[in-house]
Amino acid sequence: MRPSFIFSSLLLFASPALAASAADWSTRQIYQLVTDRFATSNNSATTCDTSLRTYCGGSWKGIINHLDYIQGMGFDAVWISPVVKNVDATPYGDGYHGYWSEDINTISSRYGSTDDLKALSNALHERGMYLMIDIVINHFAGIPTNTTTSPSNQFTFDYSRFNPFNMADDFHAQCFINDYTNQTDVEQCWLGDEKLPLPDLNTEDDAVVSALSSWIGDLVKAYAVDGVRIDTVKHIRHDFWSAFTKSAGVWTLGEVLTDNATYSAQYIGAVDAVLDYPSWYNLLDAFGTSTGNLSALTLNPSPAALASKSSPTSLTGVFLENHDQPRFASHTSDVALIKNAMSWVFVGDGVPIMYYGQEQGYAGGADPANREALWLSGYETNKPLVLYASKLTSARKLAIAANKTFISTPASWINQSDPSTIALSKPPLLSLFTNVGSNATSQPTWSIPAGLYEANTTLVDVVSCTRLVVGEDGVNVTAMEGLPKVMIPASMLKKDGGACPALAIKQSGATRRSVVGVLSVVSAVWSVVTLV
Ligand code: ABC
Ligand code: CA
Repeated sequence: MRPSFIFSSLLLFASPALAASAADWSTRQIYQLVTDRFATSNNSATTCDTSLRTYCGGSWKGIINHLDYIQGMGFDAVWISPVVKNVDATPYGDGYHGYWSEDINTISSRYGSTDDLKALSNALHERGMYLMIDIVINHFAGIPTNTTTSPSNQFTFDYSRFNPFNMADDFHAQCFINDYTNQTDVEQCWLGDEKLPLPDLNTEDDAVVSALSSWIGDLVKAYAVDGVRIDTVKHIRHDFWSAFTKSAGVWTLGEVLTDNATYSAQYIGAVDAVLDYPSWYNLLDAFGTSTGNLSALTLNPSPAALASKSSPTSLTGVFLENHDQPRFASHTSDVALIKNAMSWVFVGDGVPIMYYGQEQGYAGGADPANREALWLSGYETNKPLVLYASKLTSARKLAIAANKTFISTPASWINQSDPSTIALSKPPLLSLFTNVGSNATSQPTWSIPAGLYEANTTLVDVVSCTRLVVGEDGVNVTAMEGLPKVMIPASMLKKDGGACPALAIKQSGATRRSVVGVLSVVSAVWSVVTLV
C-alpha cells in the first residue's frame, strides 16, 4: 500500500465547509445527480445512449453552470456521484457512474480537474448550499488478468493499477456473495460477478482501515465537503463505521440496500443516517398502481422510527428514485400517482432527496436506462414536475421557518376510514394522499379531526393553491383528480415568495405562536395513538 499525499498538493483552495453536522443537514433538501449525465462544460447537447454504458461528457463545470436550475427548485444541497478514477472498458462498459474505483487517490479527469471540483465546492458554498460526495470503500473494480480461476479459484489482477491498495493481501480472498442472509458473506465476499468482479477490501486489516480513515479526512478537507454518501455500508463490518465517520467529520449518509427496516436501523449511529430503502419499497407498493397498498406505508415503521422516537428527521435520507432503481415514472405514467409519491418524500421525517431528471418527467427503467442525460431536456423550468418540486421544497421550508419543532417532531398518521387515503401530520404540515389515480370515477374524502388545528384556521393546499377553513369539528376534504394535498396554515405562507404567495394571510405574532403550540401538543397525542 502506498501512502497518500495527493489531496494536499493542490493549488486552488476550497472555501471551508459550512460545519455540516446532522443538525445542519436536518433542514436541507438534496438534489442527487450523476455527474457524467447532468451537464456538459460548454452546454453542448451531445447524444447520450444510456445502453452503451459509456461516458456522455457531463462535468463539474457543467454542474457549476446549472446551479441556478437546482437552487431555483429550492434544493440547498447537491449529492454528486463518486469523484475518483474508475476502471473503463469492462464487459459492463466504462465507469461513467463512478462506482468502480481503481485509484482513490486520483480525481477522475473525466469530470474535470481537481480545481474544477474545488470550484464546484466554492460555488455551492457561495450560495449557502452544501456539497455531498458519494464514496465507495467496500471494493475496487478491475479487469482480471486471468480468464479462468482454476486451479487457484481466484481471479488475479494487475494490482499495480490499484491505488493505494496495490497488493492481493489488501483484499479479502475471492468468493462471490451467494447468501445475503449470511452477514459474514455479505461483508467478506465480493460484489460483482464473473464478468466484472469487485475485489472486496480487507477491512479487517488495521493498515487498510487506517488508510481509509486518513483518506476520507483528506478528501473532505481538500474539497471542503459538507456531507458524504457512503456506498455499500452493509458490506463492511458494523464496528468499522463509527471511527470512519469520525474521520470524515461531516454528516454521513449510508446506503444499506434492504427492505428490512430493523436491519437498516442497526446502521443508524454507525453512520449518521441511512438511505430509507425500506420506506422506498413501501412507497412503491403504495403508489406504484392505483390498486396499491397504502397501509404498506402506515403500518411499517421506518428505520428512523425504530432507531429513535425523539429526533427522527436527520436519521434517514428519503427518496423516490436513485441511480440503481427503475424511475418511478417507468412504473406508472399517472401524474396523480407520481405527485402523491413525490410529495411523501418532502413532508415527513428524514432529509428529502430528489434524483435528477425526475423533475423533467424522465422515465428510464432499470440501470443503465435510469441514467439519462439531463441536457436533452433543455433544463426547462416550466415543466409540471419542476414546478411541483418547487412547491414541495417551499412547503417544507415554510414549515421549518414557522415551527421550531418541525424537525424534531415525528410525523404521525391520522387514521382514515377509506383505504384509498392516508393522512400524515407533521405540524404545521398536514399531507393528504390517495392512490385512486387521475382516472378515478369518484374522488375520496379525508376527514381531519377537530383539535389538529384551531377552529377557524385557514389552511392552504400548496398543491392546488386553494384555501379552506377548519371548523369546530375539524374538516372533510375531497380530492381533485386523485391529487394529494399538502396543507399549511395560510398565516405561515409568505407574501413575497414561496408557495401560493397570493394566499398568505397576515397574522399577529401571538396568534401565530398559539397555532404552532396547539399543533405540537396535538401531534404529540396523535403519535401515541398512531404508528409513526
Ligand atoms: C452493472 C450494470 C448492470 C448489471 C450489473 C450486473 O452490473 O450496469 O446493468 O445488471 C455499480 C454500478 C452499476 C453496476 C454495478 C455492478 O456497480 O452503478 O451500474 O451494475 O458492477 C451500490 C451503488 C451502485 C453500485 C454499487 C457497486 C453499489 O449504489 O450504483 O453499482 O459499487 C447490492 C449492494 C448495494 C449496491 C447494489 C448495486 O448491489 O448491496 O450496495 N449499490 C439484493 C441485496 C442487495 C443488492 C441487490 C442488488 O440485491 O440484498 O444488497 O444490492 O444486487 C429486495 C430485498 C433486497 C434485494 C432486492 C433486490 O430485493 O430486500 O435485499 O437486494 O426485496
Ligand atoms: Ca466487504
